[in-house]
Amino acid sequence: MSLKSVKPQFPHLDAIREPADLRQLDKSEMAAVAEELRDELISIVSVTGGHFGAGLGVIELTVALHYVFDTPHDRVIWDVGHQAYPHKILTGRRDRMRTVRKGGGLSGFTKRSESEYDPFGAAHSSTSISSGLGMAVARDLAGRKNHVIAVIGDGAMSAGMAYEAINNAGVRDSRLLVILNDNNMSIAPACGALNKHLNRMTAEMSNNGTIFEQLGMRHLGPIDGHDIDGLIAMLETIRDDEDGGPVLLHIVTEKGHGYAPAAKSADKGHAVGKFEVATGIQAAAKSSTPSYTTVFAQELIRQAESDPRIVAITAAMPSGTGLDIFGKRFPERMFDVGIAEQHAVTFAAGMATEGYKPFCAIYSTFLQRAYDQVVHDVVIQKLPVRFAMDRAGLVGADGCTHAGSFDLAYLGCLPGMVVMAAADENELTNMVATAAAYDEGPIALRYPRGEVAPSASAERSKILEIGKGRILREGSDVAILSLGTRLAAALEAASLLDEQGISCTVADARFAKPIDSDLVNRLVRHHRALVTVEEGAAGGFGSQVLHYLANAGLLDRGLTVRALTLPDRLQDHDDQAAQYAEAGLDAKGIAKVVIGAVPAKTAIRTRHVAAAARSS
Ligand SMILES: Cc1ncc(C[n+]2csc(CCOP(=O)(O)OP(=O)(O)O)c2C)c(N)n1
Repeated sequence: MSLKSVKPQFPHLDAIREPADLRQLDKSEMAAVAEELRDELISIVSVTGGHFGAGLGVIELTVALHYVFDTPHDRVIWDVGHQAYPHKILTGRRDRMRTVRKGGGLSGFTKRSESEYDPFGAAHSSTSISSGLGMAVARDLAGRKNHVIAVIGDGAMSAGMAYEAINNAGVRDSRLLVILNDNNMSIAPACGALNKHLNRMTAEMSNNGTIFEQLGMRHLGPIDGHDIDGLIAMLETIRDDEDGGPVLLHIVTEKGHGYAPAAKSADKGHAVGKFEVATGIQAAAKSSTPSYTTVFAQELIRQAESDPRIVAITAAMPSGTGLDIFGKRFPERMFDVGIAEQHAVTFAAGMATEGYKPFCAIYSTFLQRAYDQVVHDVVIQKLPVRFAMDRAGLVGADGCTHAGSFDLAYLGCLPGMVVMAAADENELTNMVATAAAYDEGPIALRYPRGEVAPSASAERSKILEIGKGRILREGSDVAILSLGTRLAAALEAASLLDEQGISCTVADARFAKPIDSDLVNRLVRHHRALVTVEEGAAGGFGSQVLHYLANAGLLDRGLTVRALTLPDRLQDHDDQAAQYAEAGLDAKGIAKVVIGAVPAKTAIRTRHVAAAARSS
């Protein structure tokens, strides 16, 4: 569509509650449905923000799939799920679309608990072919006949998992349709040899001798993914074909298609804030405070200016990790390896064996995928790979699939691993400097989504002593030992508690591993209680401290300890502040736990007065 300022009309869409209604319409009406669906998507995302360009690119495909196949009986799996807004609109969720990514609202990804039309939940990429093959094999075992369709982007096709699935599918007879949605984009422009291979196929409009054919899949296309009549005809042919085995249909689309501001932008409107429909202009960011991501990238550039051995690696997230700006400054020393976290880690390990200082910048949640590479290729060989884990902790609108909840637990148990957590802007610079200087083995630093917290100390770019924390505030009753991100909340809690007569020391552990045992000893010796605070699941920092206390005999004669972590349940998307409150990790939540552990002096005094009055 061209830019529209008039309110769009939806005569077709208004009559579609579910795909069954769509299938009542005539094939000739599908182009009109697609146009309305695109207008509706634009209208929705203009007020919600969120993933956009990918959805615009699959409008025709979404309509064609639900028209040709008998969903939800036939299973349609959207890889990543970030392109599924149009699918949600057509599958009974249109009236809730304006709640997407808000607390209590729809998820920004596919989710089994949200709809029977979402047969598989996603958000991390490249799982669709494996899950689809699993469904197809289960269907065959159960003697059922439904179709299974996995839609995967060319970016997601860069991950090893997709090939593991194809390798398996290619030798089975199970009917599975894989639709490769090739828009020549990941979040950044697609990269890698496969991308070149696909581009060649598209240029020649041929599929002779492709890698997919060689691996046992029938390869159809490339075809134009915006030609809805052509798409429907092709999908009907595939649906009605009785031949067994897996089929790969290669469609060529444009990310951001049909909305010029998205299609023309560098990231093709991958993810946007609220915008004005007529112009595509997004609401300006309210604050000038930098994000942790930017501070990380700037400090890494600073370090790299004086150390030519520093290199940076991203798994398809150059802008998300800040490595885009590092890459501009040092194009030869930045490596985007595609959506390939496992490869990124072992690639970094290889560079480390040759004396380079690799910074592997991977979101905490995506590093989960490369766990064995961290253990087997890095930790066991004591290689000095630096892990920069952005989005550590609660992440807001992306929800639990993207929350960096587990890294403290999954890295903290690894021998020889150093794990740091930045509490504020200056601390992050200190930790980047420390990681750059540390060559004895693997080291990780974690920092959260969002704007930096004001710095508690003026020291910047300072190399920290490994395993040493710092004290920010001295008190006498309770010691709050915070790790990283919740420091500001811990300090605020201390002020609240002060008003209630409880005097708190607040320390920032800085290191989840090795923990600062001297500091812990001091805190337990001089306070009535110790409260640990971290933005991570149980099993992380607090567990390290408790383990130390237990084995050092410090629990033997009674010690009041509380460990605050994320709750042992998956927290849904919401804004970050609401998530902290829900987790009990805001100032109020921390103060409440302290009061529960050590009754306020004033409360004690009141009780004494009352008791004295009763006995007199
Ligand atoms: C394991 C993992 N790593 C990184 C991401 C972040 N991510 C979300 S979408 C995306 C790009 C996907 O590209 P593609 O599959 O081509 O879909 P498109 O957006 O182009 O339609 C990336 C890298 C992710 N979701 N999962």
